[in-house]
Amino acid sequence: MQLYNYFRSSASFRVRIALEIKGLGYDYIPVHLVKGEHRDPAYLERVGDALVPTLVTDGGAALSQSMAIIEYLEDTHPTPALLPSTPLARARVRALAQMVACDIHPINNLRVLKYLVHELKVTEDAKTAWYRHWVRSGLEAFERQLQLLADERSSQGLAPSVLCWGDTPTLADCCLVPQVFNGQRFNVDLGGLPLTMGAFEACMALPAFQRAQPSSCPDNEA
Ligand SMILES: N[C@@H](CCC(=O)N[C@@H](CS)C(=O)NCC(=O)O)C(=O)O
Repeated sequence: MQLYNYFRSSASFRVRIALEIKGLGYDYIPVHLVKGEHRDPAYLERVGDALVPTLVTDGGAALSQSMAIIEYLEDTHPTPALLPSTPLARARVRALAQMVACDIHPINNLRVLKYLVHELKVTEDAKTAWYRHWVRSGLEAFERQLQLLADERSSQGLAPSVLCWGDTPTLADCCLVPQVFNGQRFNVDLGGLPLTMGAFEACMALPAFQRAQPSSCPDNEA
């Protein structure tokens, strides 16, 4: 498999985590977003949305959208599983993942921030305030949801979660960790989020997350 991606891209990082957890080897193909390489004709030939990541399967299919890619990996390589076994728990994990991937990330990605500055002429300070507001409020919602899930687990006699859900990494962790990295990069206040940051720290203690992080990437420029 080949992963077209960028070291700082949160959506790419999600897929790298999933690949590492499942122990799947892949060729790392860098696509430099700041240089606009995602808009090169050769890339666009296969990728309609002009975004990273794209996973090219062993069969040659180009898959877009990180969540769809991770679900593909889950379907084709079920163990270790990134989704729990019961329908209710799977819905819980998918909901957490979507809080990040659908509610926080889309309004804070590169092209949205560039549009704010270049087309709507907002100042850099206003752009940063936008970013910090939506990431912080999104993570506060995530924290409330983790608390509700902790209460539910406790009432059912289940052990408290170490990660977002349970004690093995799930799709929710694949989404949370890159979002926290991104928030840290832009100095978002991450205080007062004990369950969220506890899950983040527990993930980062795992080798798969270490191997997938931006500083481990071959195109890392930091
Ligand atoms: N929903 C997409 C989001 C992909 C996305 O927004 N990727 C960003 C990097 S994290 C990108 O390619 N940005 C380029 C741009 O905004 O121009 C996914 O989950 O894969």
